[in-house]
Amino acid sequence: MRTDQWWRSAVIYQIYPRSFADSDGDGIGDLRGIIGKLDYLADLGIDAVWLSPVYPSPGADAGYDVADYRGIDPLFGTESDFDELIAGLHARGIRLVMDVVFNHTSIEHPWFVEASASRDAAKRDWYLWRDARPGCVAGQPGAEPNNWESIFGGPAWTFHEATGQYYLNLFTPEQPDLNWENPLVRAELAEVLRFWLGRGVDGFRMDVINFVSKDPRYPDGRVGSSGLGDGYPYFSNGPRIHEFLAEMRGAVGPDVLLIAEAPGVTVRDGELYTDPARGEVDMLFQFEHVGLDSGETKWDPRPLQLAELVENLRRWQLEIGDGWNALYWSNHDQPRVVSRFGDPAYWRESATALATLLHLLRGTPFVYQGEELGTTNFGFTSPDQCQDIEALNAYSALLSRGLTPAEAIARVAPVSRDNARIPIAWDASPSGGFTTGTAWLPLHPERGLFNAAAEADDPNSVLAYYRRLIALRHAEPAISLGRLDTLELVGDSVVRLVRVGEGSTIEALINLSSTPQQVAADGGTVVLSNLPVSADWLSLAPWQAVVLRRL
Ligand code: TEU
Repeated sequence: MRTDQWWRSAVIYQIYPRSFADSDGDGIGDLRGIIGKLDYLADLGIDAVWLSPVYPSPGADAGYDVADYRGIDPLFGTESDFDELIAGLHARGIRLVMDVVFNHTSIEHPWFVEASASRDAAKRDWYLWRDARPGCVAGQPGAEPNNWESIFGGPAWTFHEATGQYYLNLFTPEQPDLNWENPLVRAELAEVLRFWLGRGVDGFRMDVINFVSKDPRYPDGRVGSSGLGDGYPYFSNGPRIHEFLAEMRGAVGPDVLLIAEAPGVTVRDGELYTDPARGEVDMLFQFEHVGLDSGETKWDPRPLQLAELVENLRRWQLEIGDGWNALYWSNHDQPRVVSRFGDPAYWRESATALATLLHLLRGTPFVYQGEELGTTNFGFTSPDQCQDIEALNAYSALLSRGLTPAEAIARVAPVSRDNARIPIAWDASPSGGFTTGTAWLPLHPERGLFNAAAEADDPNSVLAYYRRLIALRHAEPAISLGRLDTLELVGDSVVRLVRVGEGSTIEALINLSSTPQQVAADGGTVVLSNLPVSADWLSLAPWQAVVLRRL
C-alpha cells in the first residue's frame, strides 16, 4: 500500500520542451529555457511537471522515437542542465515526472541496429519480426504478416529488405515496437526507470503503455475505410498487460508516481489499471472524451453533443471505483480546448469555464502549457505551417482520396497536433519572447491576446484564474479528496457538479454555451467565479462558471 499519495491533491503541468522556451536562439525550446521559467511555474501553483521526451532522438515523431533512454539530447541541453532543472524544481516544491516511451524505440536505438543486423543477431528477438503472409511475395503490397493499420496511417509492418522479414511498428516505421514477451527487454526497461529515479525524478508518464502486450496470434483486424485492419482489439490491453505493469511497479516500488497513457481503454480496464489494491499504476489517461467530436477517424469531425460529454465524464468519475483519473482537456497530441469545446469569440470565458469543470472533478488535473493562457488553435491554412508526421500523412491521404488542397487542409487544421505544439507566447513581440532566433513552428498569430506578460498582472486574465483554481483545489479537501455526488446537465448547457468532503460541500454551476442561461441554485458562498455573479443566482452569462460552498 502507498504511504504518500501527494498526487491525489496535486495539479500537474505538462511541458513540451521544444515549444516552451528557447535559451540559445536555435528556435527550439530547451532545458535552460525551462530553468528560466521556474518562477512562472511556482507562481501558477502547480505541484509537478510532466516533461515530454528530452532523450536523444532522430525526431521522426518529435522525440517519441527514442535512440537512448538514458541520455539528454544536445538539442535540449546537457546532463548538468538536467540536474539543475531538477534541483530548481525541487527547491520550489515541484516534482518531476519523466515521459518514458517503452512500447517502441527509434530505428536508431542501438538495440534495433543490433537486432536488424541479421536474423540470428543476439537482440533479434527484442523486436517483433515476422515472415510475409504465407503464399505472398515478401515486400510486395499486401504481403504484410497481418492487415493492421499503423496509428499514423499505412500498414503497421515495415519490410526489412536486408533480412527479408517484417517488423511491427504501431506508429511510424521509424518506431519499431519492442517485444515485451522477452524478459530481457522488460528487465532492461525496468533498469531505465531505476536509472532516472537515481537522477532524482519522482515519477513516470508511460507512453501508450497498454499497447505493450500483443495478442500472440496476431489476427487480422476488421477492415475500415482505409482498406487496412483495426488491430486495437489485439494490441491494446493485451493478455499479459497486467502482469507487465505489475512487474514495472515492482521495479520502482510503491511510492513512485506511475501514470499510464492508455488509448482504447474502457472504464472497466481503467479501474483495474488504477485500483490501489492492485497497485499497477496510480492514474490513467483515457481517450473517450476526446473522441466524442470525431467519426471513424480524427479527421472526420462531428459536432460535440454536450450531453454526451457530461455523461462520459460522469461515467469515468463514478465507475472508476477505487481507481483514479488523470483529468485533461489538452496535451501535445490534442487541439486547443478553447477552439474545440469552447468558443474562441469568448476565449477568456470559455477557457476558464472549461477549466472549472475539469478542475472540480475527482482525479488529478493536468494543465498543458499555454492552456493556462487561454490559447486557441492556430488556424493552419497550409501544410507548410505543420510539421507533425500524423498531420502530414493525413493531408496526403486526404489528397489521394480526391480532396482538393483547400478541403484537405480544412480537415487537418482543426485537429492537427501542431496546434498544441506551436511555441508558447511569453510576450506579444514577433518572436513571442520564445526565442531570439527563428522558431521551429510559426508563432500564434493572436499572441497579442494570450501571452504570459499580458496576463501575469491582470486579475481578470485566464492565467490569474488558473492560479485561483489551483489554489482552491489545494485549500479544499472536498475538491481534492471528496466524492462526486452530482454531475449533470441542467437544461441544454449548464453543468451542475457537486463534490462532498468531510464537513464541506462544493457546488459548481457552469454555462458551457455562448448564450445566457437561467438556473436555480440552492445558494451558498461564492468561492470562485470567472465573471461577476448576479445578485439572485438566477442568470449565468455566456461561459460563466460559479463555484459555491454550500451552507
Ligand atoms: O500518443 C499515443 C496515441 O495513440 C495518440 O495520442 C496519438 O499520438 C494521436 O494523438 C492520435 O491521433 C503517444 C504520444 O503522446 C504521442 O505524441 C506519440 O506520437 C505516440 O504515443 C507514439 O509514441
